[in-house]
Amino acid sequence: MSTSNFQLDTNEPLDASDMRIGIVVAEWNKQITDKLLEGALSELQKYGAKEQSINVMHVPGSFELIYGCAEMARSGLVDAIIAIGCIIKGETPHFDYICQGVTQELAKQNSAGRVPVIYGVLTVNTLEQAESRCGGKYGNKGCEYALSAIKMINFARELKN
Ligand code: DLZ
Repeated sequence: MSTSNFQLDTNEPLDASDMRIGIVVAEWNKQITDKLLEGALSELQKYGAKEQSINVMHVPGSFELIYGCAEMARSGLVDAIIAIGCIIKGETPHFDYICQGVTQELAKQNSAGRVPVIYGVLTVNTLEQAESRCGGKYGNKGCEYALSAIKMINFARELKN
């Protein structure tokens, strides 16, 4: 699966066969988040990640990604976490509060430095914009999230070596 407008370098050799990846997926806008998850899983498999080393857990909405990712990081069972959600603008300011809350809290988890958290949250104005990013004209962003997770695990490992 590829993503059009792909911005990541895929020339470096990447091997995810010994990587433990956690994926936290929001159920809100499930028709979108399921496809992003599919994209992420297929990309992880492409780089050799083992099925038993990928831990997928669901939370109700994107706001719960904060707790889900924090707990997954605390478990010590994963080397990186991909947070997958889709927030679609509605009629009220709710959209802004959820987007800001999730973004800031996931950013804080990254700076806490326990494990890298990949921001796989689509923040869009319409369902169509979301569809075009989970297998439509802009490809499947889930692939980018997976590749980012692999690259960040390598980053952490390089620092330790
Ligand atoms: C309530 C809500 C609304 C209106 N919209 C979305 C959305 O577009 N995407 C999403 O992931 N979640 C949404 N939610 C649910 C909140 O994230 C959260 O689950 C609830 O406010 C309960 O904490």
